[in-house]
Amino acid sequence: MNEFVLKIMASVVDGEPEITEEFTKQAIEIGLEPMEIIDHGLIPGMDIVGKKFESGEYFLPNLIFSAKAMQASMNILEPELHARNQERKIAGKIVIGTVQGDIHEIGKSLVATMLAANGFQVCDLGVDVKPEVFVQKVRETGSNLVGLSALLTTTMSVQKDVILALQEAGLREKVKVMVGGAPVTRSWADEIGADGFAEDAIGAVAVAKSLCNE
Ligand code: HCB
Repeated sequence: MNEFVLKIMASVVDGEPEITEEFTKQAIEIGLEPMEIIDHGLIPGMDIVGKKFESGEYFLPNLIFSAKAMQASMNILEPELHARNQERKIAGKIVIGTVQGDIHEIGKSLVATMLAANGFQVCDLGVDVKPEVFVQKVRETGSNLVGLSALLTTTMSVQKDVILALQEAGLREKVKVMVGGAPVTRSWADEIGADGFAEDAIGAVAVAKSLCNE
C-alpha cells in the first residue's frame, strides 16, 4: 500500500482534518488516483472509526473530527474525479432535515456528514423543515431516501406528518424513510410506518445502505 494512502487512512482514524488535507494534496501531486485514495485510505479509515465507536473506544467528538477529515479530503478529490470523468459511485440520494418546530441541528448534521462521507448524495434541508418542503425536495432531487430528525417529544409526530405528506404526494413507494433523534425509538418508527430507525450516525449509515440495497 502506498505510504500516502496509509497516512491518509491513519489521519482519518485520528480525526485530523488538516493533516488529511495535506496528505491528500501531496498524494495527488505525486500522481495517485483519487479512487485509490478513497477506496484504500478514506473508506477503510471510516470503517475503523465506526468499529471504534461501536466498541465504545471512540465517542461523538471522534466521529465529528474523523468525518471532517474525510470531508476535507473529499473536497480536494471531488474536482479531481470530475476532471477525470470518474464520478464516485453514489450509494444513494438522501434528503435529510430536522422536522418542523424543532431546531436541534447537531445530530442531524452529523448523520448528514457521515452519509456524505460514505458516498451518499446528501441534500441537507437544515432545521424546522415543513413536511411539504421534504416532499418538494424529494421531487426535485429524485432522492430514494428521506432522513427525519426529531429531538422533542412534541415534534416526533411531525415525522409521521412527513410520511403522510409523501403518501399524499404519491411518492411513498419511491422513497424509504429513516427516522432518528434522542426520543425516537424503533417501536415509534414502526408505529408511524417508517422503513428504518437509527440510534446514531454510524447506525444511520448502515440503515441507509441497507434500505438503498432493498
Ligand atoms: Co434542546 N432539548 N431544547 N437544545 N437539547 C433536549 C433535546 C432535551 C432532551 C433536554 C432535556 O430536557 N433533558 C429537551 C427535549 C425534551 C423532550 O421533548 N423530550 C430539550 C428541550 C426541551 C429544548 C427546548 C424546548 C428548550 C426551551 O427552549 N425551553 C428548545 C427547543 C427549541 C426547538 O427546537 N423549537 C431547545 C433548544 C436547544 C438548543 C438550541 C439550546 C440546543 C440545540 C443547538 C443546535 O442543535 N444547534 C439544544 C441542545 C444541544 C440539546 C441537547 C443538550 C443535546 C442535543 C444534541 O445535540 N445531542 C439535548 C439533551 C440530550 O439529547 N442529551 C436537549 C447530540 C446529538 C449528536 O445527538 O440525538 O441529536 P442526537 O442525534 C443522534 C441520534 O439521535 C441519531 O444520530 C445522531 C448522531 O449520532 N439521529 C438520527 C438524529 N437524527 C437522525 C435522523 C435519522 O434519520 C437517523 C438517525
